[in-house]
Amino acid sequence: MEDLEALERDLLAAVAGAEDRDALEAVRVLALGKKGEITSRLKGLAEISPDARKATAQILNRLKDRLGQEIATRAEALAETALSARLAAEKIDVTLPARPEAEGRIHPVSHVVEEIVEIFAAMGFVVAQGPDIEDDFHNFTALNIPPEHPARQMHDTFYLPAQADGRRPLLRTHTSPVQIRSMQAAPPPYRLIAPGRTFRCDSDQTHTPMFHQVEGLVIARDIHMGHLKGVLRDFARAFFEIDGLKMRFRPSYFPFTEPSAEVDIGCRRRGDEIKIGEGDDWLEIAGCGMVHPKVLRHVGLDPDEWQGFAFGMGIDRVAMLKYGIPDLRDMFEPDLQWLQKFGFRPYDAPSLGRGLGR
Ligand code: 2NM
Repeated sequence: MEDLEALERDLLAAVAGAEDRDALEAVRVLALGKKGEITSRLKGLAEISPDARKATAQILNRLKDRLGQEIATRAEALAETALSARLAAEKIDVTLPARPEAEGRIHPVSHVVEEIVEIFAAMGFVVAQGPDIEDDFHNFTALNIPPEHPARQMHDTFYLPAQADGRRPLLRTHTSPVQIRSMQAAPPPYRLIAPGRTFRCDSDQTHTPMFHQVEGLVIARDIHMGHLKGVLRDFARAFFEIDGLKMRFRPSYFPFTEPSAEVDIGCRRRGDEIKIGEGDDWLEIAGCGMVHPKVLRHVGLDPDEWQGFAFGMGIDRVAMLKYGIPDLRDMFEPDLQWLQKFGFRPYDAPSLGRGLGR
């Protein structure tokens, strides 16, 4: 009996002292394995006197159970300690900045497109896209610019070589063909904007042969010029981040809208410098109007049932205005120093919630 008490003490101490899984397993084999202390004693029961056998068997079996439990408990504790150690060793601070810092920059035009999309999306507009290479119908005819219309010469169109059927594809001169395709593709109502590249054969201080435009289109049953004015006013105030920004709608002409207007915002000019939202000068930023009934008929809509407005704006120029970029032609040069200076960091994605510009 003395012997068994000492055995129990020793084995329990060995379990408690096992520092890892291997040590614990060694203790288990030593006690409960085929030739273990307890196993061999259980086997040896046959040789002891029947009087002592029952009591010894009870003690040995209790010791066997107890040891099994202690080993299981210890195994769990060791596993937990090991996991804690591993978690501590592998801890990383996710708030640390990335190293090395990204050197790439988002082009100001891309950034401004994202700002514009963000503002119009908040007013329920969706983004529509279309091909850069267009056909005569979508770029001109559907927009009430028939073959002999002077606007065709004014657009300085880039034509591609004629196809087998004699038709000449062209690079879209505005994003309006996207609106035409959108109206052909699904029934009204529409509330969309089409930002994208546009092309005109023109190159000087204030023109590049490739430039960017955003156009908007809203068509429903009861849309009127008041909606047009409200949307463009809210847009301009959000985009330039000036609450009371003054606006003026000046009568104009486009073949695809009637009536048509040019949109000016209030500004002050000092030499070459333009300060938006101050002074009593005006700066033109967009064209707009009520979509011409002929345009609606070209896409199969009844102008007595459906009407609405459209607008168009040059993105490159408003990007330069908002971010103080002095020279248009630098915008499309592959100049990394320029991009470092005027580009945006990838994590500076615009959002209305955080304030657009920063
Ligand atoms: C502008 C000015 C006014 C315009 C019209 C259309 C369409 F497809 F609905 F007829 N899209 N965009 C439009 C109207 C564009 O840009 C200065």
